[in-house]
Amino acid sequence: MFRHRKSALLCASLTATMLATAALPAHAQGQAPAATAPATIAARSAGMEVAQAGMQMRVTALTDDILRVTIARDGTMPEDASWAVSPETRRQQARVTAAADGFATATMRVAFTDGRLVVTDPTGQVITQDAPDALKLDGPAFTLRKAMPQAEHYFGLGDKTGGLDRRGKSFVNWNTDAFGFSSADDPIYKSIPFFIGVGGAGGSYGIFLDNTWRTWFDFGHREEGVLSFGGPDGPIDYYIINGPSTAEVVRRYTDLTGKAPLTPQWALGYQQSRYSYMSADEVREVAGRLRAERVPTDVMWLDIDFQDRNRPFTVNTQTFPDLPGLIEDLADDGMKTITITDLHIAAAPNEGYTPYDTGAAGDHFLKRADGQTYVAPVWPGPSVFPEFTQESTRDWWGELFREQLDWGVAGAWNDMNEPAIFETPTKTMPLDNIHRIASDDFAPRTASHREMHNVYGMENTRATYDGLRALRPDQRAYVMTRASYAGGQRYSVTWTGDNTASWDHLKLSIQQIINLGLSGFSYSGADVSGFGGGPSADLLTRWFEIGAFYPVFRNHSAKGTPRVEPWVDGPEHLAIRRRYIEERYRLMPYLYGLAELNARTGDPILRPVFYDYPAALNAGCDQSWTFTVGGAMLVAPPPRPESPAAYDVCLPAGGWYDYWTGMPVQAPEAARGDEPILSATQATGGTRAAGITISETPRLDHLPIFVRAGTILPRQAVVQSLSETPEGPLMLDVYPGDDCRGTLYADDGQSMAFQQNGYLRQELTCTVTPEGVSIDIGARQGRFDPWWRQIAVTVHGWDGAATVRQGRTALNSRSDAATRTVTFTTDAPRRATTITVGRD
Ligand code: NBV
Repeated sequence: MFRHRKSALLCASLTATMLATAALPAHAQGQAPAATAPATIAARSAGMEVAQAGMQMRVTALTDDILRVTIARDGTMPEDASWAVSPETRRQQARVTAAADGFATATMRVAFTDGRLVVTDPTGQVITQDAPDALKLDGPAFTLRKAMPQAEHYFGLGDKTGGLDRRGKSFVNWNTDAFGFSSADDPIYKSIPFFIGVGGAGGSYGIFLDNTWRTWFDFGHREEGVLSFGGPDGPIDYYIINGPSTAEVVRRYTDLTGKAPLTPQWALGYQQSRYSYMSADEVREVAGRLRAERVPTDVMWLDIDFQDRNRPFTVNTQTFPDLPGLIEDLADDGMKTITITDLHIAAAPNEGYTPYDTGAAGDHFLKRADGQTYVAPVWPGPSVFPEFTQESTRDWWGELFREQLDWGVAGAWNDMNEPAIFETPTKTMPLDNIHRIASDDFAPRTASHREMHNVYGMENTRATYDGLRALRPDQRAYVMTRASYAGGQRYSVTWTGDNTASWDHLKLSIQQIINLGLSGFSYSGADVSGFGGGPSADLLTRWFEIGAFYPVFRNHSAKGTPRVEPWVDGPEHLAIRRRYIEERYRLMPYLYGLAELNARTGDPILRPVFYDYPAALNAGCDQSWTFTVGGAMLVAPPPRPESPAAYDVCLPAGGWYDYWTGMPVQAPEAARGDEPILSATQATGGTRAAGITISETPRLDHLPIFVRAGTILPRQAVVQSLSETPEGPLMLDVYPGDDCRGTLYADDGQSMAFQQNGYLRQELTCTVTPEGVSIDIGARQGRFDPWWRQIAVTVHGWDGAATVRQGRTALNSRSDAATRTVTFTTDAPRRATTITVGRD
C-alpha cells in the first residue's frame, strides 16, 4: 500500500535561489524547509531533477509536448505504474537540451526559476507556471498550486456539472451514484482528473493528475488567481500537455491515456431503452412499433428486469422465455440487443449460480478489512464484488459473457460501477475494504478502497471489453459504463447517468458531453427524455432534436415515469422527432467518418465551438450551449429552450450556410459589408474577416444548424437500420469556401478488418476559382468496396447556369435558382479525379 510516514505539515515554499549543480541534497525527512533553501537542478535523460529543502521533483519530457512531473515524498518517488497511462507510453523519452535552470524540448522551455516550475513556449510565452507556495504537503495530503491568468478558461474533468467553463469553481473526484443529480451537484459518476486551460498567453495546455484517490481541483474558487489541485494521499504524479491549440491538447491527452476504439457503426444509430422493458413481448411490441412508425432504430436495450432476480448473467425465463430467439428476431429486423450486466454478483452459495460459484472458487471477490469476503446489498440483494484490479479476475469476468455472446448479444452495459451500494449513507463500500492489485506493471500489493474507488468502474469496463474482444476477436466490442476514470475511453462509451426530465438537464447534457469529449470520452450521451420525472411533449421533442447529435443517441427512462418513446405525444410530435432521427441517419457517412477520425486522433465528435474556431472563446456571445459536430456543422439550440424569445447565434469568421435550406447565411443588414460566399458574377472565395451574429427565433420544429463554408459533407439516403444498404448514390454537399474539404470513410462497420486495409478513405477538397468551383476527389485508400456506386453532388451558393466537366467528359447538371444549387451525378471514382463546375 502507498504509505506516508510523516504527518507534520510540510510546506515547501519554492521561492529559493536556484543553484545549478549535479548533486542532490540529502533528503530532509519531515522537516519544514526553509523558505529560502537553495535548489539544485540536475540534468537527467529527457529532463531534470530538482531538489529543494526536502522536496524532490522529477520532470521528464515523454515527447516534445508532454511532460511528466513526479514529486517524491520522504525521499521516495511514486511507483512508476498507472491505470491510465500504458508502460510503453510512460517509457517514452524526448530529446532535450539541458540548460542551467532546466531544459528545452523542440517546443517547450522548462525551467525551475525562483522556486517555481515554469513552462514556456520557445518565444517565452508562459504555458503554465507554479504559483507561490507551489507544493504543500500535509501528512499524506498534497496540494499543487499554479498561476491562474485572468484570460484563461478551463474545461474537461469529464461530465461534471457546474457549467461549461470550470473557472471560479471547485470540484471533487469521487465516483458517486448521483441519482437525480442537479445541474450543480458534485461529485457525480466519473473521475477524470484532467483539465485544459484555454486562452492563456502560451496557448492551450492540459494537466492530468494521475492519482486515483479522492482528488480535487479548484479554479480560483478558494483563492483568486490560483489554480490548485491535490489529493488526500497517493502519488504526486501529473502531466503537463502542450497545445498550443485545444485540439492538440486533446490529441496528446489521448496519446497518453489511449484512444477510444472505433465504434461499431450500428452504435451510431438510434437506440431505444427503458428501465425496464419487462418482457420479451414488450420488447417485441416496442421494436415493432418503431418499425411501424418508421423510426429508424438500430439497438434495443434490456435493463435489469430481463434477469432472474436482478442477478447478473441470468435470464428471467418467465418473462423472457426465449432470449436467444428474441435477439435473433430483432436482428432479423435490423436491431442489435444490448444487455445490462452490473458488477455485483449475487452472494448465492450452493444455488448453482455459476458467477458466484466460480468467483468464490477462484477467490475473485473483494475482502473487508478483517479479511472476510465483503457482502453488501445491491439489486440482487446481498452481493459480492469482483477484484477488477487483478488481471486473473478480469479474465474470469470476461469469460462470463460467453453465453450472452453465443445468443447474439451485441454489447454490454455496465451500470452501478461507482460502485453503488444500497442502505448506506456513503452510497458505496467501506473505504477500508481491501483490494488486491495484480495487474500491469504495478507491484503486487493490497490497496484500500479509498485508493481504488475511482478506478474500480473503469477496471470493470476493462474486464468486460477485453472479455468481449477475446470471445469475439473478429468483432468490435461495445461497452457502455456509468463510472470511469481517465483513460476509460479505451474500454467503453459512457452516458451521464440518472438525469432528470427538465430543460435545465437538457442544456446541462450538452455541456457534459462537450467536457467529456475534451476529456477523452468522445462517445457519450445523456438519457434522451431525462431518466427521472417525465418530460412535457415540447421538452421531449427538443430532446430528440438535440439528442440526434449526441455521439450516443439513446432514449431511456426510469420505472414509474411516463413513457417516452418517440410516438408518445401524438403524430405531430412524432413527425418532428422522426425527422431528426432520420437526419442523423442521413448524416451517417459524415458521423462515421468522424468516429474513425476520433479513433486515430482523439478529436471529439461533438465539440465546443472554440475547438475549431479558437476566436469563439472571446466572441462576446454566450456559446455555452452551442456545439459543433466535427467542426463543420454548428448546432445552435436555444439557450432558453423553454422560452420563445429570440436569441443570438454567433457564427465564427469564414462564412456559413444554413444546413436546412442550403443557402449561404448573410450577415444582418447592419453588419453587412462582406461579399456573399459565392456569387454568379464573382466568386470571392468566401473569406470573411469577422464572424457574424444572427438572430434566431425558437420554433419547436426547428433546430438551427449551420455548415462551415469550405465543407464537403457526405450523406446518404435514410435507412431504417444501418444493416440496410442505402438506396441511391452517396450524396456530397459542397459548401464552397476557404480550406474546403471533406473525407469519405467506409468499412464493414463491425469487424476488425479495417485494421488490415479493409476500409475505404478518400480525401475531398474544393477550390473556389475565378470560373466557379473545382472539386478534387482523391484516390481510394484501403481496399474496402463501399456500398455506393455513384455520387450525387450538390454545390451550394450557386447562381446561374453551370457547365460541369470531369476530365474531358461533360456531366449533365441542373441549376436551381430557388435553392441556389447546381447538382450532378457521376460514377464513384476510384482514382483521383477533378470535377470543375464553371459558369456557362
Ligand atoms: O438498471 C436500472 C437503472 C438504469 O436504468 C439507469 O440507467 C442507471 O443509471 N440503474 C441506474 C439502477 C437504478 C436506478 C434508480
